[in-house]
Amino acid sequence: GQIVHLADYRPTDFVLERVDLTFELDPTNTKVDARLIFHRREGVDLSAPLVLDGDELTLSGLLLDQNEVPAAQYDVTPESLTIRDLPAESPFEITVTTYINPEANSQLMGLYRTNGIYCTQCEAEGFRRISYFPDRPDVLAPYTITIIGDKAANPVMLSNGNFLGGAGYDEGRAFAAWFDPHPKPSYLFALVAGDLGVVEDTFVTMSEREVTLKIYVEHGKEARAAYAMDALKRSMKWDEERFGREYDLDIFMIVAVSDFNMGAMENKGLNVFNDKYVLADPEIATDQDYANIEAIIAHEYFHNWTGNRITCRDWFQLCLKEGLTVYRDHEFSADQRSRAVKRIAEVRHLKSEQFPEDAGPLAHPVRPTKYREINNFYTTTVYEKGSEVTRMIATLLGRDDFKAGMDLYFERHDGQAVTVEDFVKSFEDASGRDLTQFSLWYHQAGTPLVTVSSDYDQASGTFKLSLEQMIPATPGQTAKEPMHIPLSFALILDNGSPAVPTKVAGGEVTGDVLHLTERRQSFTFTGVSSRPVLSLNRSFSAPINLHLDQTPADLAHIARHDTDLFARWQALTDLALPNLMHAARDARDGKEITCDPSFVAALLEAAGDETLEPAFRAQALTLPSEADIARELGGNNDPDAIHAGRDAILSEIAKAGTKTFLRLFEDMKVDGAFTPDAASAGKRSLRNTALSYLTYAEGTPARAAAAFASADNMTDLAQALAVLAHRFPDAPETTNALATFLARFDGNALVVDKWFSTQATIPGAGALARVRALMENPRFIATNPNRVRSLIGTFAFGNPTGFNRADGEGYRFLAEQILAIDPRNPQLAARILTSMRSWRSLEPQRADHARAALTTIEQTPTLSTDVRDIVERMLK
Ligand code: HT7
Ligand code: ZN
Repeated sequence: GQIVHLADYRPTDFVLERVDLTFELDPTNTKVDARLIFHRREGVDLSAPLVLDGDELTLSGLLLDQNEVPAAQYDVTPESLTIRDLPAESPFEITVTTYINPEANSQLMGLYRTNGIYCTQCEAEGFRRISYFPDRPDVLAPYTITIIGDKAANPVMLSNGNFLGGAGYDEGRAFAAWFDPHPKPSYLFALVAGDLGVVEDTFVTMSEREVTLKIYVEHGKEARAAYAMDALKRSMKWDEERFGREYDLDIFMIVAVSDFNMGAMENKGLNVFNDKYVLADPEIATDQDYANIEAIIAHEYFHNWTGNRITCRDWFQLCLKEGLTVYRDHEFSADQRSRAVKRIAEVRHLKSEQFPEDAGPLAHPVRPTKYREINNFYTTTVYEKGSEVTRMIATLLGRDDFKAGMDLYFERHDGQAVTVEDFVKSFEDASGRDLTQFSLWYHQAGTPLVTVSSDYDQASGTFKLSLEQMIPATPGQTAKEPMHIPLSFALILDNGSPAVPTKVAGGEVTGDVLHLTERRQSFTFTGVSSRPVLSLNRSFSAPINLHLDQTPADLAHIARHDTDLFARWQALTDLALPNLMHAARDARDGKEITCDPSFVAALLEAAGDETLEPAFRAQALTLPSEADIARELGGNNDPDAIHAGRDAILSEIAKAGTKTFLRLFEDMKVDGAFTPDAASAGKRSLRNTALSYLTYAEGTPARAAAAFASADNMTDLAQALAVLAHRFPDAPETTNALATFLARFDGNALVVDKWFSTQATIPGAGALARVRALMENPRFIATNPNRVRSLIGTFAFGNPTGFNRADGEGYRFLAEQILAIDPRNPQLAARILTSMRSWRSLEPQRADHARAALTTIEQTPTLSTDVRDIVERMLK
């Protein structure tokens, strides 16, 4: 694993004009013929060789313009093929033949087999495991694909683009041919073949073209693809209406497979999905599953324009497609559901995943400048912070200029492989705004900390805001420049209405957005008749940490009056955090845990406020997680104390609010047949939150056991099971429920995953033994990424007390598992290992154990580049 630097980028010497691939499928010995037409780029030296990438390949044939290439004219290793003495000007044809073994491909990169289906995953550098090729995103060409395979075993043979035709090929074999006219990089290539069921529909585009839609699933699961199909059609419509983007082939296909390293893949015209993000019906899918399916179907579909039609020049530009596409899928879900509730969920996710990454040893800029293993840069920083950066551009420019910038981007760069600079330039040119300082968001890692103080002067009617920004040091970046931070704000008066200042001095304010651009900056508002309460960073307009010393009374005022629902939720969270931090410290010191009654009152007021939608009230009642509290505490963390403190606060709220929760538990019952719409989901969410509090208040498993017995959908069933397992792990009610659940869903992998993950998250020191026992269960399949993530991943990421045992056994277990997974599937191993990214914030005893476990991994000589890269950065 060499380090790759952005500064070393240069275009290829040869231009790829066309690609023609023929696959003769065989489970263990698939023949791949790649016919590639190139020409030398203008001005390139005659001595320049053509260098193609490979990965674990063996060359078995090489032709130049149909003639065998003499051995002296090329060099080959499993990782590269170098051909010399190529024509000066005219195009030439290289034919490369390789044989690959899909059955033996346990990395799930390149061509592999899953449940008897042939399937590919080429992003980022998987194509080079299929054939020698210029495997980089700035090499774009139209592809013709011929697939030949056993007729009986492969009634379905799919690739990108439009279907050209297919028929019998010879005795026992059939062929299918596909042509994708849209020039694309190799990472968007896909092939799927096997015996699959299909659901079919059509979509009529804005210019009245009829597009065939097909979703392929295992036979017998067709009905479970209905929701995904509906989400796909809504996505296609939305992209036309919101971004003016129309689909561009005759057919759009999705294939669901059960072995997949990530969520899904946006291959041109042929998306491949982890079946977890396709299959749903009320019996097996929770409301969260439905929301995830909707979001990921949309995300991959939206890539057709942001990623495929306009792609990345190099992998440093990953956020160009991922950050932008996440922003687009967030906006889609916000339009389909409740915008405020969606925003709350996004910010919770950002803070619990991206903020720790940005504050730890794996921190990197949204647009990095070097990497050792690109697979390790599909991070929450590139995706979610990348989306936030796009959102800030929209905030800075306003709706019209943002739209003009997007239109210009599509118009200027369609068919190209471009950079973040090209993207930003489109917005600058469309709006006339200089985004030079703003661009630091792409280049400076670390979450900015903004510290704010305010002063109101009654006599002059002025309100003064003083702000200071600090961007923490991150690996490889010590000195940082001040950034352009757009802060949405309101000044809320006593009666709840907003103050409308007559004048503002000290910096730029556009609409309700204050532009913080200096390291230290003061804004003075004139014409403010009484002391206002400041609501800042409304809607989370900037991904920052905010230190704003506000009294509980002011926070309660915001929680009651802000017209921005997100800000109301944020205020409740800000009320909760000091209580939770205090509780953690008291628990550690063995003191009695107390809780500010005004905080509990504000929370219960929101819970009972019928003018607020149930989904919002459920969010309000869901306290910051243990990881959130750990982050706020900042260091020397004891996960057991944090858990105990939070538990005590939950009990306090439960006791004080029993009446409210009883009422909610009754009122929020959803009658009639299950529908996954946001309103019904919100009611279920609030009812199940009430169930959880009532269980704290009542101290017995009876209510949850009854809820489990009467549940008629997976949301309620899984919630009741989680309450039982997490609160009463040893109760007979829990043992029964776990057994009933398994008996009912045994054989349904996605539900069995839930059975594993529910148990993996049972808190306490007993968790590790439970996880080890579950690994002995015959249903634990070590080669299936979803199953490994549901048990080992969920334990490491989602069980703070169980994983962070004071004796370090959790870390030693993880090291052992990483070393076992790595030889099979390095990507999966590396990703699960990032669960230890915040190890330095632990109290010294745990941190020592964590370091020792990481060192054990580091000292293993046979590590993959993926794991080596992560472990070395974590220990640096
Ligand atoms: N663009 C896709 C990324 C992806 C991927 C990357 C590395 C290895 C396997 C992978 N599978 C999918 C997914 C997306 O962001 O849409
Ligand atoms: Zn994506």
